[in-house]
Amino acid sequence: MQFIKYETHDAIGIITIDRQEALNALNTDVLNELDGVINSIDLDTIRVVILTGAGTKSFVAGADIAEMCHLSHAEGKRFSHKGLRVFRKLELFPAPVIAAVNGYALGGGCELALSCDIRICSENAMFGQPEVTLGITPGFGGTQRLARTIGVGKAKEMIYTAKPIKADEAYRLGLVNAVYPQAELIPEAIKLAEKIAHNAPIAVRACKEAINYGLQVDIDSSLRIEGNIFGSCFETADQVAGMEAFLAKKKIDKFQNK
Ligand code: DAK
Repeated sequence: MQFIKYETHDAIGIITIDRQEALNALNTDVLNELDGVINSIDLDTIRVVILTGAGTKSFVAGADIAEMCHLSHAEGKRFSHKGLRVFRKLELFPAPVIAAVNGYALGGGCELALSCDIRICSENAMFGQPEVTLGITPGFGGTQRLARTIGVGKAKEMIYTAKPIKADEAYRLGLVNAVYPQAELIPEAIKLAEKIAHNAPIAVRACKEAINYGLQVDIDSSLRIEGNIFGSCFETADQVAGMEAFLAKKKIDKFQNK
């Protein structure tokens, strides 16, 4: 792969978008490679994924404007659908995905971070949806996921004004869970990932599914979803081991993911 690096640290997979000459902007090749790497992650061993950008300046500075500039209606639709499909795949990826936002997260970059389960960022991070300055709307889910994450009023302000916000405001709005000095961002992302990876993977994945699907439906349907997903954890080896360990006043060293 030319623009995506993938490495693993025990049960943690780290995806780095590395196209620094264009501040890691997303062109078709980057999206194809991102799609490929997500497909290739081994869910038997990987329990949490971290997604970040290469360098210290930019997470992803959006979709590639040079590539988009001369798209026809039909090509624009195809490009948008490709991005939407890859981002949705990330959102529905069975294991949790942490966005470690290391700089600019503009347009498609902000939308990419929004497709992840949890966002943390460096102090120099900037989030924004500048699409209306380019004569387009957010096209990779921004109108939907930003409003669902920070509320309709603030999302509309960010999208209509195109004004980026800094890390401290992103934290205040709940767009990111924490802000760290640049050098500490990846170590902190790994620490957070390790904490999650220590817990029973089937249960963690079930929580992700329940939250993702439950939020899209009415409260009664969502509680039925929770009940069914809760039930599905029983008779797993990890449920039995986790409860037996509690009763025996022992700690589980490593859940089996079974
Ligand atoms: N695309 C392509 N190249 C980009 C880029 C981008 N989004 N962002 C930066 N670059 C390139 C610059 O052109 C420059 O290249 P060279 O001139 O060196 O060849 C290089 O990266 C360094 O950028 P700057 O020289 O501009 O660096 P600065 O530090 O001065 O400024 C900046 C950094 C992030 C503030 C600035 O680069 C900037 O404003 N970039 C554009 C940010 C932006 O507007 N992003 C949103 C893109 S729109 C859809 C599907 C998806 C989307 C929309 C519709 N459908 C098809 C329906 C999503 C749209 C977007 O994401």
